[in-house]
Amino acid sequence: MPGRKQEVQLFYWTITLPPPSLRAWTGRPGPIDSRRRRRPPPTGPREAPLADIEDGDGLLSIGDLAGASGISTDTLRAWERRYGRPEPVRLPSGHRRYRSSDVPWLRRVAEALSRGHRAGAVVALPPRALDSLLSGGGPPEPDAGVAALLALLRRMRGDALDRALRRDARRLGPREFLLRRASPLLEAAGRAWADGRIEVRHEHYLSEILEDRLRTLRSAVALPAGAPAAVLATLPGEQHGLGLQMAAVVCALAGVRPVVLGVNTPLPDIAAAAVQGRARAVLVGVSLATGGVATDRMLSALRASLPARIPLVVGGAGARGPRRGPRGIEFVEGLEGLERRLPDLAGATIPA
Ligand code: B12
Repeated sequence: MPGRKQEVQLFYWTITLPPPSLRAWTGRPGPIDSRRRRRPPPTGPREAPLADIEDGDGLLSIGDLAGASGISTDTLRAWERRYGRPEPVRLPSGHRRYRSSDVPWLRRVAEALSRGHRAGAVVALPPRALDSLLSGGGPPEPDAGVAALLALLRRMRGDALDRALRRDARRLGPREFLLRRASPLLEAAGRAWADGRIEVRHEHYLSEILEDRLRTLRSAVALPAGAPAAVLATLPGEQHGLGLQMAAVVCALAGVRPVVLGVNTPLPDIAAAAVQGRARAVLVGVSLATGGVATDRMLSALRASLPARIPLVVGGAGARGPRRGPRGIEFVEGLEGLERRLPDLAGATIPA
């Protein structure tokens, strides 16, 4: 979600870094990718009539557009070259600018991509066709309970939202709360953001409230001393941590002690924590925003740095399927997939 410039830079960084050694992934932004400088300049934008610039429509730089839409500047430039959209206007100074009306369109494109459509099939679509694509297939509308929670969020009624979430957690129990409340609510929030029905403040507020709830659920599970441990983290550049918090609750419910390192964790630290804590597994969360080749490279580097006895298990909507992912890494489907895998992981004996 937009609003944090640093996240955009990190996001950009994760998709442009070449595959260096493990030490290079320290969680700090790296140097600008040299491929970027060698690339031929993008084709020039078509000149727009001055009236377009003067009609009160706010104009944005490509960085602003990337921040507001969640689509990296490299991707925006590639789309412009391939599909002619987003189409920039040129200021009298020669600088390229984008219309703020491109933002809701791009958010909808991102939503379509997150539902598995390919860029080639959605970027060039006229607005009506994109609308019907989004209103057709896709995930089902949230049930009434989730819709009510989203309505509270839209009114920034954090106190009432938190009370309702507590009630739901008590009524449903932790597992069903994750599957029937927390996950669908986040999905619904993602759609609402893409449609412009909620803004960054709503989404950040929801993340904070849910994170508190998930931590409370996790710490309420009593684990015996000596319970097997699993290390949970996201890779450098990945800011989506709620999936990890959910996976941590699932671990605790299965009798596995979650050692949560959190988001944006340097690879050497993930590996060291796993060895030091004699972890039965390392669990990594990958969101839709960061899944891809650069993430696969980091996963391979992490795999190579872990002792062979410690499985590396990856989950989250951006995680790849078993056939397409890097070698030696397991992919689990959703929280249920993790649930199925945990008993084996917990039972594994760790040589001293
Ligand atoms: C909350 C949120 C944020 C918050 C995260 C806060 C936090 N503390 O986590 C913040 C503000 C940081 C954020 C930032 C961004 N976000 Co965001 N975000 C979301 C949102 C609304 C929810 C994410 C979430 O937690 N989902 C719930 C998880 C739990 O669901 P899941 O990934 O499907 O995972 C399920 C399972 O696979 C499994 N699972 C998940 N993790 C793990 C881990 C393990 C180990 C295991 C075993 C299982 C498992 O459990 C889940 C339940 O079944 C989503 C919308 C959505 N549909 O998810 C957008 C979304 C992911 N974000 C998006 C974008 C674009 C961004 C930004 C690029 C925006 C920007 N301009 O900066 C940045 C990227 C930052 C970065 N580099 O990581 C897009 C991605 C689209 C795309 N295809 O690229 C989405 C889909 C929104 C949208 N509709 O466009 N975001």
